[in-house]
Amino acid sequence: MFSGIQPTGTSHLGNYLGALRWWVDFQDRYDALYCVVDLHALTIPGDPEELSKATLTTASLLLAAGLDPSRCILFVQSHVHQHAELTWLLECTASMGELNRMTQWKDKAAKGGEESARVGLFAYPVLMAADILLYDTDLVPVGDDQRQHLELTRDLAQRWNTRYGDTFTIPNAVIAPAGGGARIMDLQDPLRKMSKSSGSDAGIIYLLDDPDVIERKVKRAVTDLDPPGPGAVRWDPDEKPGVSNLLEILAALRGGKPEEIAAGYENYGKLKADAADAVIEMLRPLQERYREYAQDPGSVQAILADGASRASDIASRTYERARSAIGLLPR
Ligand code: ATP
Ligand code: LTN
Repeated sequence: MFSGIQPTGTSHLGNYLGALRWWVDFQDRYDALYCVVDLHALTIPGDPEELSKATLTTASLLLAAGLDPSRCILFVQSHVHQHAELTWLLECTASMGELNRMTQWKDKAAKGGEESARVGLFAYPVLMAADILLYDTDLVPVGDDQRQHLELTRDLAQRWNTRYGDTFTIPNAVIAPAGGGARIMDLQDPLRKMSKSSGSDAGIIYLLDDPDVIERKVKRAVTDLDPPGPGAVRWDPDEKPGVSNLLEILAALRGGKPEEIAAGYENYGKLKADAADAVIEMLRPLQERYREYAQDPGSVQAILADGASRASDIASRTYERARSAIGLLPR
């Protein structure tokens, strides 16, 4: 199993519910590798000092969320040089047309203008494919937004295997079902996914937000103008995206289905109060553990160094196989 998270700013509730909590569960069931993908963060403008800080913060948050270096391999993408090297080989397998169809590229390039978008942003999914294929990965737990990138990874691996002989394992995405937290929406704009790069903070619950900040953000979450009463609180992502998002958050944290949880409410105030409480309670121990790691960055760096060394052992074998399959002269 392999998955990655970008160190662009602080991780948020969407990252946790859509990905991290599953990573923690899965580390006992699979040989799992988890990666802070710092090279991916270079695809959009950012400050160099912030990047290294965010890389350490993100790794600390993953540990605080429950990743355990004795049960999984946790490392930083740029520490294993084969990620960049395999990307080049895969870029010579991918086509402009298929990368042009990636909706994340279209969305992100549209924001700042395609003309000035970085080449790395265009090639982003190929680097992601390299991440996955280097580890003979069977399963990739991700949020719903990564579905298309996983399809591309499978296409590239299949094309390569047909062209150059069996080299890569074909991976499968593992995505929570609807209502299971795979797509948490922005609290201020429930038609858009909660995202680190969205611009405004008001609709995003960061994993390190204080309880009073969380309470305020949830209280101000956009809902709709339906009057209170039976049926006002119902799971209906198309007609009632704001309310459905709160139900999804509550369901993901408390267990159960959002439709069933809805039946216990007649007004938005109580739903918001309970959702805020559930988030605060979930984050309390995580934030405590985070503070311990933050006071001892050396211990986190040691964990990452050990992770990189274990990941390199696997990545170097796959990369050598790929080099030889594509005809590069043995060293
Ligand atoms: P950005 O918005 O800057 O692209 P991101 O917030 O999507 O970043 P990533 O680091 O790219 O964060 O994603 C880490 C994991 O979190 C991925 O598996 C991704 O699918 C998942 N994820 C991200 N946003 C959400 C969301 N709103 N709901 C559920 N899962 C999410
Ligand atoms: N693109 C992913 C992050 C990511 C990833 C990966 C996820 C980079 N490499 C490999 C799974 C497997 C995102 O969440 N935006």
